[in-house]
Amino acid sequence: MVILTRILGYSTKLPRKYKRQGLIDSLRIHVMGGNGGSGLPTYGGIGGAGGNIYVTAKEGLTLRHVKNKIKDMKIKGGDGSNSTKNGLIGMAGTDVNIDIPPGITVYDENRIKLGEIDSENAKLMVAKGGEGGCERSGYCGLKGERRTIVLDLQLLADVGLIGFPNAGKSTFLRTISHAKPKIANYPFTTIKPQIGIIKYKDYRQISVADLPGLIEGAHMNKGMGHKFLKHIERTKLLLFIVDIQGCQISLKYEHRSCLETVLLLNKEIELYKRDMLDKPAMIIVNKMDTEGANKIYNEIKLKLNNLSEFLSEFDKSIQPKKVLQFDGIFATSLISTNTTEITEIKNRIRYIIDKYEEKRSFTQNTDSYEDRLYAKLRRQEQQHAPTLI
Ligand SMILES: Nc1nc2c(ncn2[C@@H]2O[C@H](COP(=O)(O)OP(=O)(O)OP(=O)(O)O)[C@@H](O)[C@H]2O)c(=O)[nH]1
Ligand SMILES: [Mg+2]
Repeated sequence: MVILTRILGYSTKLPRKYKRQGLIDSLRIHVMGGNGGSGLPTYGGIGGAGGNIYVTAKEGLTLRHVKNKIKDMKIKGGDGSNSTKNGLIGMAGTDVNIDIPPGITVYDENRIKLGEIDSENAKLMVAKGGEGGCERSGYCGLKGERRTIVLDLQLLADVGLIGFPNAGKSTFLRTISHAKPKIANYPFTTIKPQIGIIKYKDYRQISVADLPGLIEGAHMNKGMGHKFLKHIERTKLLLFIVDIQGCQISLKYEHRSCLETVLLLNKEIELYKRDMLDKPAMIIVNKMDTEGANKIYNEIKLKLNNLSEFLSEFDKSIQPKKVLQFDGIFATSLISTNTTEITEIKNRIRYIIDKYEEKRSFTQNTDSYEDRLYAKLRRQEQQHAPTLI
């Protein structure tokens, strides 16, 4: 069999499962609005407008569904029909709609944001059909708008887990939800994001995204960093998980102590997008069952509570400019599944998220009319022609 496959030129080695089945979190589609029909100069007839292209959010879809559905990744709107003696006003071309999953940011080829599609049925025009020919255009129908759009999926979870590889992020997700992420004693066990749901007794649910571990230089696209940092951009709470013993990813990297890993994670996020540090943050110092853990924790406890005060003790290269202030600090052993501690952590998560939502809705409601108008104008400036419907 092996010989036969070699003779036929096939590789006997199948791609790894995740490569075949992996999550698609970005997709490019070429969209073309339909062309306008031509007008009829003799009778002043107007050609039909070309059809527009829209994207609409539909729950339950993935970008893989979208990819499988669109041939050659090209979509064209219907052309408007020409004006004739029997029909002076040409028929408009048909609009085309692409159903996409919610949680997508749509960009054009120059990375200009066209809009965010977050909730079910949110709709965005991504290519406008050309105008039908009329007197103004010399009765020639105009070409439809053409562009390549990028659909960029950002997971819509409430909480994003951040940590170096092997810190125990997936162990945490398993402990607090029914998700079954892979857990193993080597770095980069998690290679694609996974979401778990914390269910509270009163049926409240909070979603948590487990992401691949970050490494130093993630903001420069080292490791899988950049690709996955975008998934925590829209979370409401950053939950850091660090190993009390610190971390050494490989022999290529130096060993970092627990506090150094906290500062490095802080710095990576700052370098990626500084605004993200304005979100509430919480930290779990994990693996407290390991040797000497209590002693280390007693030494760092005070500093962890007040990182900015002790910043000068660390090497300049790992000092962030904006230092995290944690809204909750827990030292625990996630494998011991101590239910009281886990319940405390879950309650704290809920408390912080509720406070965050409260604050956000308060500031939204108290924004002055001018502020809202200014924000709207700024959004429109970014969006160019397409408009969120
Ligand atoms: N001793 C000890 N080991 C733990 C604890 N929590 C997790 N581990 C172990 O640490 C290893 C890594 O755990 P994971 O949950 O896979 O870590 P991760 O942060 O998801 O790692 P990546 O997916 O590689 O980024 C596994 O062998 C876990 O069993 C803990 O509290 N104590
Ligand atoms: Mg993991």
